[in-house]
Amino acid sequence: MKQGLIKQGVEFALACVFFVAASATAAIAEEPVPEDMAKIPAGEFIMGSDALGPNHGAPAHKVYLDEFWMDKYEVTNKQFETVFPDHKRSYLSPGDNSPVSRVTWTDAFNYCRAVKKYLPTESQWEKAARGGTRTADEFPWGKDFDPDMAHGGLKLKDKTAPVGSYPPNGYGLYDMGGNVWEWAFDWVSDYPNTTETLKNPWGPPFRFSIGEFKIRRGGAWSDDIKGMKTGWRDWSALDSNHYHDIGFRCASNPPKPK
Ligand SMILES: [Ca+2]
Repeated sequence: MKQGLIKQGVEFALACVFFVAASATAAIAEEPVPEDMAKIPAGEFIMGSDALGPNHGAPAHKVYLDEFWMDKYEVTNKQFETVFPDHKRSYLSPGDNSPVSRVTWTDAFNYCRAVKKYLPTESQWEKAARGGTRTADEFPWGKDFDPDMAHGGLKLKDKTAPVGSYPPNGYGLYDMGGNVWEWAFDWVSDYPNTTETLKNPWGPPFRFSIGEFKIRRGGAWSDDIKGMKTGWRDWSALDSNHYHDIGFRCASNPPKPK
């Protein structure tokens, strides 16, 4: 057990190095935003909401993020299998254009790295889900659940929909509420109780006292409606690969201003 935790610690350290390196190398690129990504502008926002409770999104706090790019769609089976051809598709998400699931956090991290992107931080994910207008205690489209706006709240009575089957949010991102949960970069931890603005946070270092849990965001076809709120936090073990409702999308950095 201890050896496993040390291994995770080493992996985390490598992840840190990669994350910083990816940010630095991507930042000097000068290509325009790819068609399958959307630009999320720099700025401050209120992350979390006291209304969501201490385990799932409280306390609200201020976060500043540099500009970044976010995949418009959840990564599909077909895309994932270009990097991991031996992937076993979920029978509940079987199509080429269905979101990939049954993937570990490490699989998600490695896929994003392979396509020269990175797994978004939890704060990047949450800001992107807002679409520029919503708050943490709302859905990506508004205050009330609307079954025409997302594939979710179905309580295991259905399966995934092809990515992009429902309307996009204000940033042009699809399925930020529902379809599959999405792994984020961060380890689980409590939000800080501070009035200061956090700048480009990417979660705590691995801590033995908390364990091997990573954040997932956005709810799923299989889960509660409240999980689709933009600020709702949930988590799973790092190497869980048996879930039919956890996938991911990748982020990238914009060109550096001249
Ligand atoms: Ca989703």
